This record gives sequence, structure tokens and C-alpha cells, in this order.
Amino acid sequence: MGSQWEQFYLIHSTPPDFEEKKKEIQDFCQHIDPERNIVLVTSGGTTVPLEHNTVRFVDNFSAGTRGSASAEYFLEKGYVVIFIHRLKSLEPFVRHFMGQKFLDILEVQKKEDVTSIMVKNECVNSVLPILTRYKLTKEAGDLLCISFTSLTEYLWLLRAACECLTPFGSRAVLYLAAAVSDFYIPSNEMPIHKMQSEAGPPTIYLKLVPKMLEPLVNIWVPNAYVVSFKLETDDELLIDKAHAALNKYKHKMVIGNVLQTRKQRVVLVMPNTTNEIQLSSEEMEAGLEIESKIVADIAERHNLFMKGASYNS
Ligand code: PAZ
Repeated sequence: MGSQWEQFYLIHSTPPDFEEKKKEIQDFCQHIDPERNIVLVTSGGTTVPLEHNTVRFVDNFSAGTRGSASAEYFLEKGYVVIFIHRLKSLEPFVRHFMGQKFLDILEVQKKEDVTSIMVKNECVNSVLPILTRYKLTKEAGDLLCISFTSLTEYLWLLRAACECLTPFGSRAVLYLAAAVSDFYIPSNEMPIHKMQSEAGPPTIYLKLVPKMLEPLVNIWVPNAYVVSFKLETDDELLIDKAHAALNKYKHKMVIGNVLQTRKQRVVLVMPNTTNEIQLSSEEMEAGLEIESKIVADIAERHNLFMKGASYNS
């Protein structure tokens, strides 16, 4: 009998479109210069189905703001980005034009028989820099976006992506911002069909999801710069829990954040130091995003880490 994480992969067979997605990640990584820095950004919440033919599921909170914004800042710092995100959560670049905002920047122009759709003049200055960065990223082939919905899909993709990152060694950063459920119903304990109300209120037993940081740090990407996130709603718990995670998994950094203040304040907890990053109200009003500061800090520390890794080897 293997460890709990091995059991998870034994019990939960690969999701239907897993092989195609895995191949996409493999093909993408094969075309990347191994001398480039690369980051795997995970983003958005996982679902935990209550039935095999899923009508109902438990969801994890996350809009995908942290992950999608960070992906853009990593690209700016010259990283190649694999962005593994919850389907329909925020994605890099398009996040700026979500919902009605997208239609509001457009106008219809009719000249003689020709109808065209244009970006409104007053919006050009805000759209142009984002569109330009997007097109350049696409041309360079520096961004791959792959989606998941359920916890099982996420965990299979995480392992597959890590395997593709192994050849990059210390050049790889893992930035695990996705809100991954701690609880689930194992596939072999889940009803096949929709639960019926005639049977009375259901009693649902959730089990603990194995902590994948353990094999990730020790087996899948032992040379990478691994950053995990810790979300709490009680500020008092945050730093202790971040330290506990760091001591347990021995990775490079835990970024602690509190649900209500996550856009203004985070604490970067590392083995020998901590760094609190905050946005002032002036910075927030000016539209600065905390992810720009987080990514700048990580890129600098990653750079030092790589120098140390090549010095030691
Ligand atoms: O996606 P978002 O910007 O709404 O929220 C980001 C976040 C709070 C999900 C992220 O910063 C985080 O803490 N992720 C890890 C959550 C956890 O499993 O503890």
C-alpha cells in the first residue's frame, strides 16, 4: 500500500480530456529554450463533486485575480508561463475586459454599405497597451493556458505539469495560488446518480485531500523554487500556519493572505525571514496591483536562488 497521495492517483483515474491537455503542456515545454525561466501559476478554485453524474458540488472560493494578474507580471519579468486555471475564472489579459466592460469599449460604425466594429476612441489608450502585450506574448509563444474544474482534474494536471518542468531545474518557479479543496468524497464512495430528496437529508462524509506539496517538493520538482499560498479568515492564525507549512514541506516560501484584505496585504514567509507587502490607499486608487510587488520580490529571490544553485553544483 503506497502513500496517501499515491492512493489518490490510484483510485481517481485520469479525467476524460487529461491526455490531450498533458500533451499540450509537453509540446509547449519542448519548444521552450531550457535556458529560460519558467513559472507554473495555478489559479482559481477546485470543485468537489457530490455525485459521479455531477449535478451538485462543493466549490472553493477564488475569482482567479491573484493568479491571472501574477501571470502577466511574470511575463513582464521575462518568464515563460504555464497558467493552470479554473474554467471561467479570470485569465491573463482578457481579465481586463470581462463581462459588459468588453461590449462597452466597442462601437458600431456604418459607412455606406460597410458595417464595422471599432474600439471607442476614448478607450484606445487603455486597450492598446494590454492588447500589444497580449499579441507579443502570443507571437513569442510564452503563455500556455490550461483549464480544470474539479479537484481531481487539478491534481492530475498539477503532476503532469511538474513532470514537464523537471528539465528546467532551478529555473522553474511554482506559484500555487489556486484555492484547492482540503476535503473531498473519494470517487469509490460517491453515488453514481443525482442524490434524491425523497431519501431524506443526505449525510455527506468528506475525507481529507492528501497534501500534494509533499511529493511536489520532494519528488516531482525537487530543484524548483516552490511558492505556496495560505488563505485564512482569522488573521491571528495566518503567520503560524504559514510557518507550519514551510517547516513541514521545506519549500521556499508561503504567501499568507487574509480573505478580506488579500488585495491590499500579504506576508511572504520564508525559512529565515518574512516580508510584508502592502498597498497604500494612494497606490490602490492609482490602480496598482499587489501582484506586481509580489512577483517583483519573487523574481529577485528566484534569481539569487538560481545563482546559489549553479554555484553549489
Ligand atoms: O483568486 P483570488 O484573487 O480571488 O484569491 C486568491 C487566493 C486568496 C485564492 C490566493 O491568494 C490563495 O491564498 N490561494 C491559496 C488558498 C489556500 O488553499 O489556502
